[in-house]
Amino acid sequence: MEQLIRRAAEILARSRCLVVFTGAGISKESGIPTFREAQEGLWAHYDPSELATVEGFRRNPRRVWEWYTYRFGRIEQVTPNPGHRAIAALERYLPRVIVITQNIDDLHRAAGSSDVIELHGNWRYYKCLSGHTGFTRADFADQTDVPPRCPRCGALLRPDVVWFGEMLPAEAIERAFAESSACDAMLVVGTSGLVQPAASLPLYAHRAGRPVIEVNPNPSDITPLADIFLQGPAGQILPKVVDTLAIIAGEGGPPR
Ligand code: BV8
Repeated sequence: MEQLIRRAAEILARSRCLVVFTGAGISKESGIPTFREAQEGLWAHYDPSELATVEGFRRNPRRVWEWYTYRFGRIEQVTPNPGHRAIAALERYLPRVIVITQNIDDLHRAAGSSDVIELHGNWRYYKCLSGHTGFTRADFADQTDVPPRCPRCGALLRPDVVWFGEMLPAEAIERAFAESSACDAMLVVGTSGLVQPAASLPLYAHRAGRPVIEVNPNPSDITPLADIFLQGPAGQILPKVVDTLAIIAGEGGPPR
């Protein structure tokens, strides 16, 4: 593993522009369950189509709202873990680090990453079924309805996250594809690689002939196209990669 970490750090050290693509696994060591892991996975006991779709919300708005209230309550309690902090620390050694995340927990920014593309939204924001956006919890704190209603039009409020069957924010996904095709390397952390179109991003880097490095305790749908597979938890692996990168950078680093 040490040799693989060294090889990975040398690839990063040569990168003028690094894309870091993350999924729920990067936040696991902060205490946020992933989606698919059997026991405590968020969807282990639920059908995502019942909870993370407009149809599921319209069918049972209270249940969906309460599921998100439970999830957001957990997110509110947690802090970035050594994996998030290692990704933020990459910016000390590399000219450009772009984080593209499927997560809605905002932990990359909390850890200090300065360029974060959120493909599936952010837990702090809400919108209504009529399309009014930009609300936060403070905007409906005085309401007792579950779900609360839009302060502007009275329609039901919902989390401003991307549900299944919904388009991703155009600017976010367009920039994500462009950066994935143009980067010098891609570091993929903590994703099963099952949800599209996000899961195609590593393929864009691979097809552009760029090295793909994956960090995951388990093989994923991305692993077959990874040039280096660092098998283990992000909170343990990534700090070692960054420490090695720091040594290489201190040695003047390989030619860029
Ligand atoms: C779209 C936000 C165009 C909400 C999420 C039929 C009809 C409509 C669409 C489709 C369809 N069939 C397929 C689709 C496309 C669909 C899709 O991909 N479905 C899948 C299930 C097959 N996609 C969509 O609908 C997307 N929109 O396509 O629009 C369109 C429009 C209309 C009609 C057709 C097409 C929208 C998808 C976005 C859904 N929203 N999240 C919320 O959070 O509540 S998805 C959600 O699940 C996450 O954001 C993430 O993207 C995904 C979970 O994936 P991961 O992050 O990878 O998490 P997972 O648990 O799976 O894996 C965790 C990994 O971590 C594991 O590998 C594990 O080993 C690893 N790990 C564990 N511990 C650690 C670790 N790694 C490192 N360290 C550790 N310690």
